[in-house]
Amino acid sequence: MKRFVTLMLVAVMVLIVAACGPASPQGAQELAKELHVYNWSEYIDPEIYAEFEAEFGVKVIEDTFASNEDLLAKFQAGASGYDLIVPSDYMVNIMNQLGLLAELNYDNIPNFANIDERFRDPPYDPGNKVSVPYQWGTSGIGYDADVFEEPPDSWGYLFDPEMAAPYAGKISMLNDPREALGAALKYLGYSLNSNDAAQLEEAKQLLLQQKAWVATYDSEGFEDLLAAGETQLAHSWSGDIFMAAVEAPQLWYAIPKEGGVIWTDNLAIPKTANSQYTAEVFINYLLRPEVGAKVSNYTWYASPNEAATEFISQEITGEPAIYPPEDVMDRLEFIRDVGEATTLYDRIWTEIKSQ
Ligand code: SPD
Repeated sequence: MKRFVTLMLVAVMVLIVAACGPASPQGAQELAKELHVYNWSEYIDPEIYAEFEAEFGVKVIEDTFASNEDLLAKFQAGASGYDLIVPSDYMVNIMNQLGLLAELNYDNIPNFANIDERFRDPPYDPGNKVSVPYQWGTSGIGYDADVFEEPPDSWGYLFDPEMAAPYAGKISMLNDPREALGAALKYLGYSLNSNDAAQLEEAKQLLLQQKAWVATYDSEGFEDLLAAGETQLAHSWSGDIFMAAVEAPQLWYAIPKEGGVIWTDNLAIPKTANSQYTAEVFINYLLRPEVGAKVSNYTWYASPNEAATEFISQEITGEPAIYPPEDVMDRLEFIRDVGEATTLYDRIWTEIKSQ
């Protein structure tokens, strides 16, 4: 009888370890020692990497990029060795069409069930075959609230000669072709996915005219320039401004009344990954409710992880510039893959930057 009880106890413990442990459901695959992540800068709490390593024994090594186009260029130049990347919506579409992304094995990502229905099965990746939503946000105008009596909630502050010229030398623009051209197109009343050559030419002229007032094109330090008083208006991504506002409370962010960009950044695995399995285990880890919340509590971006919401600070979930109300959402547009017009966007951007 004593032997039977001991055997039962051992069997129960084996079952518990199998259910909780980091190994795959089949226990057949092994985790790699390292996971190489290619991410946007300041887009994850470094503690998450440390805690993943403590639990799973996998060291995470991160490199960063500044735009979707930089990410794509890196892979088109033959980059290998990255296990996980973070492309935005339209770039998932482009990279997938180019055959650069691996199909995900959802047996290893059961926490995908935590993703809000609204973020599943997106048009840029039907069936979430190659991507899992990570964070979402908007593109608008960061500003120094000590300088403005009213929020500068119009793209006119960046493009209209009368409104922008007073801030000459104190304006920064995102160093990003689709974002900068998108802002100009929105100011002109066009879709930010326009493939009309005449509309794109108008946007180009606007951006060329604006150069006289622009201090810098910057996608990684625009919030620091604003906090340091070197700029007063910054074409921005929402969360970066709110993150910087913790230390510099004069910083704030406005979504332009003409509308702007809404975007979703995603976790995806390149076909050239060293260990797809390890990347999937890490994606599953990021989708835990507490870990998903830890991401947003650090980045100040909104989370597509519904189960994480209760653990996200109410300063974030209750902020309408981070989680915009429906009437504002209606004015926002996703950047889409514009197909052959991409070459035109790239050529115009090169012309603007080189003049
Ligand atoms: N600091 C991280 C910023 C991530 C912004 N990604 C948004 C891209 C939208 N085109």
